[in-house]
Amino acid sequence: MFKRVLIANRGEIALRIIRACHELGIEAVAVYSEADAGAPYLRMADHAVCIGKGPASDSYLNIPHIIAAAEITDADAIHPGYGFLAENAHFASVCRDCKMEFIGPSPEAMALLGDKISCKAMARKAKVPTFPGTEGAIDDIEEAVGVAFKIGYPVIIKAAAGGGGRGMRVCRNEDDLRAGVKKASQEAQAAFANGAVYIEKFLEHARHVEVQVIGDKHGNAIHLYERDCSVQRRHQKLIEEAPAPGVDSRKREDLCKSAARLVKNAEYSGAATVEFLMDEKQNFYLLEVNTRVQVEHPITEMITGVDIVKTGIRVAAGEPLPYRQKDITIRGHSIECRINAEDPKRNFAPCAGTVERFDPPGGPGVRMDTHVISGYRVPPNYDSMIGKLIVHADDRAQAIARASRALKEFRVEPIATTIPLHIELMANKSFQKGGVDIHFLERLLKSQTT
Ligand code: MV4
Repeated sequence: MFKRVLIANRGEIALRIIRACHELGIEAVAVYSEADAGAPYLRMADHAVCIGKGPASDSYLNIPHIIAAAEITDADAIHPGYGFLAENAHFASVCRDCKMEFIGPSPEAMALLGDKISCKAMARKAKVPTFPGTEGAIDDIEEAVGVAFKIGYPVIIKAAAGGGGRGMRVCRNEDDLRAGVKKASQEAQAAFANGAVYIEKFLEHARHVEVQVIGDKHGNAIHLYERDCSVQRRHQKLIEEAPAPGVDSRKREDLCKSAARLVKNAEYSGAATVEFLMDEKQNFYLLEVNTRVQVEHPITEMITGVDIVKTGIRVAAGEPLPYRQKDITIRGHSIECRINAEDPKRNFAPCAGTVERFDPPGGPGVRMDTHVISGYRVPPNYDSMIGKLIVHADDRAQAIARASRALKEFRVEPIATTIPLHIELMANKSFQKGGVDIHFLERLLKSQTT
């Protein structure tokens, strides 16, 4: 096992990883930017090293600074968390060159699944359902027009290097497509230094269902069942739940086994999430693979009892997965509410500043993953998430009641947060029925302003 792990991240996920390290008897090295200097969670680490100025490009995205911090503290591994460098295959290969274990997949597996064209090709080989569309990158517009004619409009243009909603364009007819392909490719080239784009059938109404998977370095890969993340705004998730409501048990097995097969075929080690869209008839289609631990991993931990962060560290150290698929069962229902320092009444404007009062909820079935305490100053430089409220209960209705109760206990002053919106959502009849689609929240917000 590692002796000392450097955490190349900040905030709640840095703290989550510090805790996992300590339970495994590993020392945790935190890094911080000048904007995070003095943050209370840094005291939980065994060492803390400043890696540069506030802008992420000077600190949490600065590979030489991070490697230098790992060298001077004699760390033997680096955990990237989520965001920042977590899905950067170049960073993973620099870690390898510097003899630091990157806690995540190999650069090769990351590149294979991170590129949406090679990922989709891999999925087809593994008999994982994908949307019909072009087989690879478009190099001839006439061929793309032919494919679109065959599959029918609407179609969507996606960038191989895109993801999380970046580099996409919906086309409702041939004119849209002809105009869109060139533009999309130019934009992708500028944004990702990779102009490869492809098209596939566009599904209008769907739910976002994703499967948690984890592989080891011995060729084993298992799934930890699925989450529904349909409640989102501008590709930012607000609420996630596990298991996904309204998925029958045969579909669930089919979906989850597909995801496990994909990462196993890719010889993937570490935690990953396989994202799908699911239609009204529970048909599912691959979207993309996230090659990292995700913000919403705790709800899967709550329903399976598996510590995903600790397991990810253990497999990175070369241990075989400590579970077989048959050991993994679902118990109860879990919901996560992302608490952002944003004002839902002012178009989700971020609210940096000092949190004078932070009184998180507690009691049965309540877990708070947060780095915030009273007196914490939210820096303006990074995303606005200040914590995650995670509840677990015997069934979905009780989980909603528990989330509602916990949200009403929660006091954050004086900055605005998403707590009032979450209280409203827990009381929403459509949400309570289950199975809302990816446009639900934006529709709801629009109806409130009119
Ligand atoms: C799609 C789609 C409909 N049809 N692909 C958005 C994020 C990226 N992961 C893929 N995305 C989508 N891909 C096809 N073929 C609709 C979306 C999409 C979406 C997906 C998941 C969650 C929220 C979304 C919001 C808008 C569009």
